[in-house]
Amino acid sequence: MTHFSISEDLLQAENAARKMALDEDYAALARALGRRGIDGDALTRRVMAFGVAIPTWGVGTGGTRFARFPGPGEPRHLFDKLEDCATIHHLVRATPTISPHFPWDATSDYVALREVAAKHGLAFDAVNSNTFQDQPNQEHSYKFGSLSHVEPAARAQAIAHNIDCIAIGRQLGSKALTVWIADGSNFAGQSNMTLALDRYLDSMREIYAALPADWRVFLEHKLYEPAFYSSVISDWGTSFAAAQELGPKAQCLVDLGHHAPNVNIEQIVARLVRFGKLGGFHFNDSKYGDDDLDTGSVEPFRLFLVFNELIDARMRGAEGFAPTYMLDQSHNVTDPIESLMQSAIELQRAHAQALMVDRSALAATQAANDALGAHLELKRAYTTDVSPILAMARLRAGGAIAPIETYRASGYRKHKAEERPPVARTSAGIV
Ligand code: RM4
Ligand code: MN
Ligand code: MN
Repeated sequence: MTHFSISEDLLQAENAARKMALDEDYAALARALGRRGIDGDALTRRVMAFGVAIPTWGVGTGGTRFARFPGPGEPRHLFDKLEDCATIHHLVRATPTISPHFPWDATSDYVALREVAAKHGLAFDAVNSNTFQDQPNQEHSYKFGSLSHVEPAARAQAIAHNIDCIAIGRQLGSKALTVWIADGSNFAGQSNMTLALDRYLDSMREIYAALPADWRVFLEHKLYEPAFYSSVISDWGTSFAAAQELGPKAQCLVDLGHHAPNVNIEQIVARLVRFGKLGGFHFNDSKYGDDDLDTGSVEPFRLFLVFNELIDARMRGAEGFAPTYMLDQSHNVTDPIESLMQSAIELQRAHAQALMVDRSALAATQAANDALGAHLELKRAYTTDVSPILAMARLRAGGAIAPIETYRASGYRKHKAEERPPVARTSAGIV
């Protein structure tokens, strides 16, 4: 069966219909930015250079703990997922990499997988291990933990899985392992919090020792869920201390939904930058907890403030600063392809706006204790509509001026619904 893909003809036609309006809007914005001493074309080039990895699990409908409502034409296996990721990148031109999750993405030939991905124009970013679920025929259960389990045999199994993930990642051309564990406790007294962390560190030391020289390991913290009383790697402080003990290849990963409500995430980012321990991000958005909502859909200003710290770090040449960017979203009520395209665009937007901050004016207001003046420097950038720059960046990179409209016009999902008959799956989502 031939696999439908969005044709260049359709893309060209869709772009042609919007090109004149874009040229006008782009020229007007470039003039306005010019008056502020900002080179619009240079900004467009910076936007074109930005990339974020798509999580392979993000192209399927996630669901909640309660239910999963499958959508038509969902990917049935990894190769379908690659097609969807390629479609996203084709239109948005901001997602050249994918971040796989094992064993969800397990396959028999990883060299072949890498080649198929490359044919789609995709490379692999960090590999994610999974010791938060039991797999069929697994010898030791993770019901009471994995890397920090009280039983050495369960820990050994979780360690071996992470080392397997590194071996797979090497074949895929990946350079990092992301470790998130669900370990923790649900009752006061259930777990010795000190010894649980000790066991985690001992396990992580073994995984760390298996890292190739040019690899990093990212420790992903999360305040709660599924452990509701205490999580072993609950916050950035624990993550930082653990990364520090492990060594230079260990860094911290910030998932935007893994903090208590109202926590100042941009300050956490600044702290991790300061200590050379910012490894990367899982971008998403959140109202209450680990909601895994679309990036920039709830708190776009916070996203901008995170990028403001990142640009500040880059401009200062902060030591050890090389974060990787990944999305980590779960889509329950939207078409995942549309959500992921929109999220990538929101990241480009935050990035472009942060690049527009007049850093020397900001520093001057800060030095003069001009609190409102400093705030206005940020707001000036944040309130500028950079949409024409983002659209021009996509167009110049060969993508779509209007990715979601073009995607809808192509009938991609309808075609996939025919190509990919639904498979029986009863489980809830990935939460
Ligand atoms: C977790 C965490 C991990 C992700 C899983 C699916 O809450 O965010 O990064 O791999 O969900
Ligand atoms: Mn995550
Ligand atoms: Mn999460």
